[in-house]
Parts: sequence; C-alpha cells; structure tokens
Amino acid sequence: MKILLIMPDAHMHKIRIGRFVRSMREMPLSICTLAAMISDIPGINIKLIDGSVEDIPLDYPADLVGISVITGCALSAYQIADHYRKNGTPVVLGGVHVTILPGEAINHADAIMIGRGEHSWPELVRDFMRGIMRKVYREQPIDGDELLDVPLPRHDLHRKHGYMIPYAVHATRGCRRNCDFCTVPAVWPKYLKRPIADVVRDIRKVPGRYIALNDVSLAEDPEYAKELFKAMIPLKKRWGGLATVDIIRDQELLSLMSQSGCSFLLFGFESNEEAVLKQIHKGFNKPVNYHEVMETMHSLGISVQGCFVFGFDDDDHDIFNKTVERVRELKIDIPRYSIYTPYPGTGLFRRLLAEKRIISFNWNDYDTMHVVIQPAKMTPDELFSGFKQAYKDTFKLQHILGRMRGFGINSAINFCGNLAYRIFVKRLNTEPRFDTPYSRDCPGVAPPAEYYNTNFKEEQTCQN
Ligand code: B12
Ligand code: SF4
Repeated sequence: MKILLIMPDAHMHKIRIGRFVRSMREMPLSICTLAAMISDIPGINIKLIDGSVEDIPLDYPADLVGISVITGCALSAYQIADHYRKNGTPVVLGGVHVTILPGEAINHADAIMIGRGEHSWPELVRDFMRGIMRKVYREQPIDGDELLDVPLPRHDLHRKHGYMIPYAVHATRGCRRNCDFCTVPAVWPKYLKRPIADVVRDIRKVPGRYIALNDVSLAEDPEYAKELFKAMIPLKKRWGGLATVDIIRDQELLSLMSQSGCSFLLFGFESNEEAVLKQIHKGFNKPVNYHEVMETMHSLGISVQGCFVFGFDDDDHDIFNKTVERVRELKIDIPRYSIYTPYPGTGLFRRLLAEKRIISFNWNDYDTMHVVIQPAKMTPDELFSGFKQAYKDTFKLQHILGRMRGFGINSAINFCGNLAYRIFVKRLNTEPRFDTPYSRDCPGVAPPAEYYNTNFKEEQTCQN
C-alpha cells in the first residue's frame, strides 16, 4: 500500500535561482515522524514530499494521502486534498490548523487527525487497511508530562539537499507561556518531554555534525534541559534551536548548553518596549537585558537569530527605524521581522475579531509576511511598506558589516546567512506574492462557529 505524506510549500525564506531551490530552514520533522510511526506496519511504502523544496506531484499513485497543515498553508493543503479526492484517492489532514479548525478541514478530507499523531495515526492507517477508517481521530490524552513512543524519524526518506540544515530532532512539545499571538499554547497546553534516552537515540542516528532542535522552547524546564545537554556532550554535535531570553539567568544551563554543542539560537525578542511586551503576555522579555543576552551568547560562541514583530497596538511610524537601529546596536547576527498575525485559536485572534480589526481571513495571508489586521496607529499599507523597508535597511551591506563580530568561522557563517536574507529581501520587493499587504480581492470570511466544532460523530466511518 502506497502512502504519500505531504508538507505544502510554506513560501518561507528560500532562495530560488532557476530550478535551484534552497530552503533556509531544516527539513520538516512532522512528516518524517509520521512516516516513522507507521513504518512497522507490513506492506507499507511511504513517500515524503516537502513542497518548500520540491514540486508536489498531483498524480502520484497513492492509496492514501496524508497532508500536514499549518494555517499559512491551509488553502494549498485543501487544494491538493480536493484534487486527490476528486480522483478517488482518500486524504487525511492533520497538524496545528486542523487541530484548531477541525470543522473546516473536514470539508476537504476523508479523515482528520486532531492533535498529536502518536498512537492515533498508526491506528488510522490500520483501520484504513481494514476498510473501517473513521472520519475523526483524536490524540490520546497523556496523564503526566512524559511523551513516550515517538519513533526515530525516517530521515532516510526525505531529500538530503535543498536545506540549510537537513536533519531535525525534537525533545519536547508545547510551551508553558502564553504569548497572545502564539498557536502553541492553544494547541498543546501541556509541556511534554520525551525520555532523554529517546532523544539521544535520535541525535546519535543523525549523520554528520549539524542538527536542528525543533522544540519551540527547549529550555522551558531547565532541569530537563540540563540533563539533556549533559547527555548530548559526548555526541559531539553542533546544534541550533529555539529558546526564551530569560535562560541567561541560569549559568549552569548556559554552560551545559554551550558544552553540548549549541552554536545557534533563535530568540523572540518581539519588541523593545516593555509596555508592549506586557500587553502581549511576554513580560518575561526585558528589553533592558537585551544587550546582556547578546553579549552572553556571543561570549559562548552562540549566534543569535533575533526576531522582532511589527504592528503591535502601540507601534507607530517610528517603530521601523527604531527597530532597525536597535538591531544594529545589539549586533544581532541574523535578524528576522514578522507582522503581528492573529492565528485562529489564539487570544489575539479572539480580541481582534471582537474589535472587528481582522481585515483578511484568507489563510494564504497568514504567513507573518502579510498584514491581516487593521493596525491601531497606521494603515495596513503603511505597516506593510514599513516592514519591507525595515528588512531592506537591515540587510544592506553596510548594516550587515556593522553587526559583524570579528572574522572567525562563526562570523563567516553569519555573513552567508545575511547574504541569503538579502536575496530573500529582493524577493519581498519583486515577487507578485508580496505586492499587497493582504488579498484584497479575496479576503475570506471569519470561520463560522462550526469550524471550531470538535463534536463529531466518532462512530462515522468513511467508505474506501
Ligand atoms: C519546524 C517549523 C517550521 C518549518 C517546517 C514546518 C513543519 N510543520 O515542520 C518551517 C520553516 C517551514 C516553518 C514555517 C513557518 N512556521 Co513554523 N514551526 C515549526 C515548529 C517550530 C516545529 C514543527 C515540528 O517539527 N514539530 C514536531 C512534529 C513532530 O510535530 P507536529 O508538526 O506538530 O506534528 C504532530 C501533530 O501536529 C500531528 N500532525 C501534523 N501533521 C499531520 C498530518 C497528518 C496526516 C496527521 C495524521 C497528523 C499530523 O502529528 C504529529 C506527531 O504528533 C513549529 C512549532 C511546533 N512545535 O509545532 C512551528 C509552527 C508550526 N510554525 C508556525 C509559524 C507561525 C510559522 C511561520 C509563519 C513562521 C514565519 N514567521 O515565517 C512559517 C509559515 C509560513 C506559511 N506560509 O505558513 C506556527 C504555526 C501557527 C499556525 N497556526 O499555523 C508554529 C506552531 C509555531 C508557533 N509558535 O505558533 N515552521
Ligand atoms: S514563549 Fe514562544 S512558544 Fe511559548 S507561547 Fe511565547 S511565543 Fe509561543
């Protein structure tokens, strides 16, 4: 039986020169993990497709198609699903967007998976093989905070080229914080940790030295993180991941993190204004400490991707230049900007919906590179052009050189990363996709109440 697992094109920061495509990210762990969960079912042949680096086939002779859906890719996921279903191939949809709006996704699928796929996805595949696949599968509840039984991802099945870092592994799921714009606490309110031995097994199997740790907040539980880093030291890998800036308060954690091979961290600084950070429930970020954060990381040889968001209610026209200047002053190795985006399911979405300030419900615009809200102190066009100008200014050669520290190997890697972003900035200014802040012709409508509905008739099966 042939199963095709698809991650639709996220239109992320990528470089395209003719047929050459390179994603500035790691390969998608979601579909490798889903493949691993069903690998021991006899008679299964799995193909993985990542739309960000390869064309998605529309005529693959699959018996079952599975698509992983994040909001910004939902419409293309639905298009692919509709196409396969029209030609008689059953389709299963899963992922964060499906978990938040199952009643929307179900209109485009033979079956949906709400939540984590461990246990329930293999059950679905077995049911499918027996001709009794249900319409809805749900994640199995977990009593404690231990995430067991995540198999070794099937890295062997994905493309090795086209990625900045080809291999990704994860140790935890979820986050204990509750930033108003973030999908993670809405989808996974619990912080789950995998047994360290399982994570070490996964890392050990990765060929080569470099890996990405895809946890959204790797050091959320510092004691767990310390144990993990200790166990990683003998593996002699170099890794990059995501953390919150308050980790700099824990010297032991930092030391172990560095010894375990950490060479790159992504921090969501989000704003330089304390009042804004409080408003978005990210008051644990203290802008007065940002210098210390950068100096500490640099002293440990860790490069920082620092993310800032534009479009908060307090942001006015000055925010763009102020942020660009602050980024230079902080010497952020690889800066990244996003536009404040209310993902469905989040507190921000509920607030702006009530305030009637969401101007596009077209999920294609939900990539944090389009404006989908009416900002408080600007027009959507002003926010969009300010965002693009900030990117342009930040990746001018002079700005990049001004942020560089010395001429070591890390600086050289960061310099290349910045050059790649320069190409991305060019795309931002020339690609028709980025012509307008949002899809004016087709802004979509707010999801009706039934799209959030999780009250499906469980016993309903679909015919295959
Ligand atoms: C790696 C990553 C990426 C990668 C790859 C995407 C991917 N899904 O792998 C890339 C670089 C492409 C990416 C891009 C973006 N990302 Co991202 N990303 C992540 C991250 C950090 C890890 C994903 C991961 O590997 N998880 C580990 C795997 C094993 O778990 P999983 O994907 O959740 O899959 C499990 C279940 O969801 C389910 N499942 C998932 N898919 C399917 C499919 C089927 C058929 C079934 C049965 C089950 C199933 O089973 C799996 C096993 O339990 C997540 C955060 C997170 N923790 O999920 C954010 C996250 C998915 N990203 C997010 C965002 C916002 C973005 C960007 C907008 C970032 C940006 N500023 O540019 C872009 C999206 C651009 C666009 N056009 O939409 C949000 C999504 C919000 C939303 N509602 O869609 C998340 C949740 C982070 C957050 N803080 O909110 N991202
Ligand atoms: S700390 Fe990061 S992952 Fe956690 S809720 Fe905030 S933005 Fe989301």
